Amino acid sequence: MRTQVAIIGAGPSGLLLGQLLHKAGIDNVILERQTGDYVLGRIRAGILEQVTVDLMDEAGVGSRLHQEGIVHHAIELVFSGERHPIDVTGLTGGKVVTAYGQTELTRDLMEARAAAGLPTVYEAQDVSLHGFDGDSPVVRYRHKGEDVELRCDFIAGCDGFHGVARATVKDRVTEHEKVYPFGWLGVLADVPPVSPHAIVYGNSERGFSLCSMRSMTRSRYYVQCPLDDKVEAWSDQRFWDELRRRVDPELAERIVTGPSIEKSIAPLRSFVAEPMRFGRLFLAGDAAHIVPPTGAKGLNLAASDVKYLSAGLIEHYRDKSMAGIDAYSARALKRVWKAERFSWWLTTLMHRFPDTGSFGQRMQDAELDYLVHSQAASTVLAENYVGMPL
Ligand code: RFL
Ligand code: PHB
Repeated sequence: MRTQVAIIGAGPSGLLLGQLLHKAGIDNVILERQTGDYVLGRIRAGILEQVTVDLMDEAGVGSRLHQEGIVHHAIELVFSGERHPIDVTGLTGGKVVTAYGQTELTRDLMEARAAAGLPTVYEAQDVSLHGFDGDSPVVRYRHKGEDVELRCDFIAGCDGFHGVARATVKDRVTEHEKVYPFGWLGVLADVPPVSPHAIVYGNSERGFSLCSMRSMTRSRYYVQCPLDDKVEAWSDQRFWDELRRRVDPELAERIVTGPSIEKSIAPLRSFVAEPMRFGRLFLAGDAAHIVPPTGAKGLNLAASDVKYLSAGLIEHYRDKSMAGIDAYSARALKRVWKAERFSWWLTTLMHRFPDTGSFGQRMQDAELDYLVHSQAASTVLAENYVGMPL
């Protein structure tokens, strides 16, 4: 079997790349370890920057996102028992973010790919990558008990943090990592969101909280929890009680509770692997970098990587130029590090750390107060939240 670009992973990075390349007339095959249903069952991101929305439009899959996505003009910060709005749109000259679940974005991309008859191999086992330092890379895998060889011009490693692509070049990457001493317990429930027009980030003495949403009838909430905490220890009632204790009384009163339809604990990590290109192998999205979810940047960084990578590949096939491909790693990493800094900063500001101490606590209090009372400080937050330009 032969294709122009072999894409490993059918998460948002791989699917978006496949669609953009297809639009430009470039053949691609996606190899995914899991089933499609499994990929759609993972509850993850919810907030899209305009850059990501624009890319969905460019890929021709933006229509449901425009119908069902909920545009947000503000975020809210809760601390010391009070809630403070940050007028993100006003502070950034009209920019917005859109609440639209990663599950829905992935579904739109999967459906468009199936409708165009593009090849996706689900349950591809033992994927291995070869020959990418030369001109003729090969991807080997097992499917339905058969060994298959896929020859290609380029390999895109869009296979997430635990994928095979970065592992294949582990001796050649420099890794930068920070692991945080807590996790997020997330609950999805079919109840109206308490704050349908703004995500609420909370810093309380009991720890961080986040009130988010997927639609006007589906909410997503998180509370900071110890790393060794177990989902089974959290009944729905315990979760709702804890969430209410971490926000201001007025908001707590308005939270509509109901049975959870998903509940999980995610650890928090900052991670960057450099470079993001090895000959004819590229890393994109979570395969190359992880941010703690506090800044809502992970999926958006995956989208910007894909924008740079697709532009480089399209330029190569159209103009026989390697310029965009050669520039890919440096361009992507420049944006990645800015988002890493923002996500680390917001995580540090909003969470209780075991070693915060009384001085650290006063620093958080003073910075939060400055943030909501200084237009300059609020603007810095707003500008980063809507996302840096490409
Ligand atoms: P994914 O989504 O992990 O997809 C990688 C795919 O590769 C497959 N794979 C393999 N396939 C073949 N062979 C192998 N050897 C393979 N190994 C792995 C996997 O099965 C999978 O299908 O990576 P991708 O596409 O780069 O997308 C990244 C995003 O998923 C991620 O950055 C975001 O979800 C992060 N994130 C958020 N990002 C935002 O922009 N805004 C948010 O509001 C936001 N909230 C979040 C988040 C992530 C969270 N968790 C649980 C990590 C909230 C949470 C709680
Ligand atoms: C979410 O809706 O899952 C979400 C929203 C904002 C974040 C992280 C996650 O910062």
